[in-house]
Amino acid sequence: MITLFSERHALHAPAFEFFRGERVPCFETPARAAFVKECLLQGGHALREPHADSRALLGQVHSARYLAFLENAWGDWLAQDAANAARQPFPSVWPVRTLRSDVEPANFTARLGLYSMDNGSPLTAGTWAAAKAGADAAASAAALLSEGAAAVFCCSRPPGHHAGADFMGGYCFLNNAAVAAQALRNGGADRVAVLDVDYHHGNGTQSIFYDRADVLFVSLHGDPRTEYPFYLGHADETGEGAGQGFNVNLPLPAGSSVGVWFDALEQGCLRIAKHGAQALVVSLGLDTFEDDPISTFTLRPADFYRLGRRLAALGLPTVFVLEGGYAAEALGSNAVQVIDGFEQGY
Ligand code: Q9C
Ligand code: ZN
Repeated sequence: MITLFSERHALHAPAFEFFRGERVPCFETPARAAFVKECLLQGGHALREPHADSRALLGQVHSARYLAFLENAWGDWLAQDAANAARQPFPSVWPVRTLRSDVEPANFTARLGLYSMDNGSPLTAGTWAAAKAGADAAASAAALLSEGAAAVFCCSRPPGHHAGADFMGGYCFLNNAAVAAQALRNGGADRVAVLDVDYHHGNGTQSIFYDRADVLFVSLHGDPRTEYPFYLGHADETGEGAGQGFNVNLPLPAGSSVGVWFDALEQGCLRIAKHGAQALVVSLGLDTFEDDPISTFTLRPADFYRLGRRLAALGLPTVFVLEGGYAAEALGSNAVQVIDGFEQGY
């Protein structure tokens, strides 16, 4: 399997996030991608640099004003106060129901809130560059598939599946899976499927494709009644307009067993086969791991191998994009389990 990696991921290295009102070390760290890179190299996978520029695709997936905000955010933050160089901006105000989100405020923090779904996604000087490198990897992976590659794994961070058309959240800024899916559509695949196996519901990806029949979105995840992102990911969200029937959520109770998880995976795979998808994008979150510090499923390394095998059995050209997974030391070996299982099953 072709694997894509850019060192630019490390440009996004926030110092802390908030948990129960206190500053805690970030869960989403540069070490995550470093561990994956290490295991890929040990497994004999040659790493390639992303070669495509995702700029035009980003314009198809995200709103122009959100992209402009994100690209200029650090500069605007510094322009407000030079001492901000040593600070992380966080939103503190949001346009919830009854408030207007159509008028972009001039105030930086007000704009940050407009474009954020939580206060858990710290922005840094290198956030845009790192996220853009991840989107470039997704675009490159799709291009490689369109040229005939069977499968590509994008070892990138920060993750993307919580980022919607015009907002960041859940450690995500640019929606890499959506970029890959849109690139595959542009490249001639009439029907694409996105399968999201991250522990958390891929609210951003769902919302981007919610009214479309050409991109099927299937997600298995912790039930949003108790798990992040809380406000989306229920089973009755089935799509709207032309997209009616092309959104499939399989929420599972926190603490669900491995058997229950694979039953849901089977349901999702059958739906993807029925879609007649010509290409597959996998939002590969590995926070379903038994030792993940913020999640409650109990998958083990052998289960990740089984996941890879099941995905290969779909027989589709496949882009894998790395999403969550916060047991950093195990992240690399778990990712390689999926890749090995996929290659064994293909
Ligand atoms: N104290 C992804 O897996 N809240 N995002 C965590 C932990 C947000 C996870 C709070 C979790 C977001 C891509
Ligand atoms: Zn996650």
